[in-house]
Amino acid sequence: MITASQQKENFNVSPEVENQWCPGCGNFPILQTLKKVLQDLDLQSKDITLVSGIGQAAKLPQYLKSNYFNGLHGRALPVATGIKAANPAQTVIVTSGDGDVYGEGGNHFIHTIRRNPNITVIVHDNMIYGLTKGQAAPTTQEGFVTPTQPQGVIDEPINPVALAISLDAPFVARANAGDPKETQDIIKQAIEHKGFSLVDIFQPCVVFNKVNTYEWFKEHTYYMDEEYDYDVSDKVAAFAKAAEEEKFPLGVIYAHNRRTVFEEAVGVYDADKRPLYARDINCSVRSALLSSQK
Ligand SMILES: Cc1ncc(C[n+]2csc(CCOP(=O)(O)OP(=O)(O)O)c2C)c(N)n1
Ligand code: SF4
Ligand SMILES: [Mg+2]
Repeated sequence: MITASQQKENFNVSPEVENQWCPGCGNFPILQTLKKVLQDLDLQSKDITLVSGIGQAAKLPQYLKSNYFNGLHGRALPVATGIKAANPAQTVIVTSGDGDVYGEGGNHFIHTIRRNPNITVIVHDNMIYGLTKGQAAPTTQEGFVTPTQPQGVIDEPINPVALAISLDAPFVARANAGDPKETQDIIKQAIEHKGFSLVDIFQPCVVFNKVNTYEWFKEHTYYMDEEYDYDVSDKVAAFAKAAEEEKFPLGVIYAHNRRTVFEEAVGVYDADKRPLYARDINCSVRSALLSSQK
């Protein structure tokens, strides 16, 4: 007889797939943590679609057995929205870099939160462009010296957590790749929460970011659960928390259930509950619509 634990998948890919990350990279603990969460939730690879753009972080879907879409730089979020709308039963997770999601994909970040599909967005925030060898990302701190900013970065970094809260994302959290146990708990909550869920994970790039190291993130963060009197659904309080930047708060910073998700709001499932992918394409409806506009 097969027991429940034997049926759990390990999500390992074939040993022939060569991992391209540098030894010690903060992407490794994120990969292991995500596998553990998926096991914990009793999911199977066929139930999950991972979506990413381009970058070191964006390679993660190649290292975890699942359905996946590795697309153009910055374009993960609209693809993930479409997949979720066409197949709402899938657990759709974007897992990509700070440059990919907040820089090249920054516009999609804003408008996907407004749209609110039920997806989880995990951002490997190493405060740098790792794959292209160390240029500044939107979260790179002011003064940081890079090969293309030898005088130091002059732009103000964005605060993705504050931005997501300002747009009323239903779930906003921050984690530290150096703390796998806590990160596991946070990602699990994000996947379980209905609506757009952001987990910004501090992820040391041990090659191109010698400032924001494992030790630096440890020293410059603290866990929210050390605070007792905090209402996680209070937008103003959450925004104030997100604005703290001397020591960054870790944990669930904002969570609420006040918004309808895109797949339900868009109306395609009101009369017909079959997922879009399973329906016949009715070209006559489209032709009639086009003809009516001539
Ligand atoms: C449209 C476009 N612009 C720029 C690039 C070059 N490029 C590839 S990856 C990357 C940076 C990725 O940074 P990030 O998302 O932070 O990922 P990391 O490598 O740090 O994990 C850039 C600029 C590209 N491939 N396509
Ligand atoms: S360059 Fe940085 S982010 Fe990329 S694999 Fe190496 S350590 Fe990781
Ligand atoms: Mg990066």
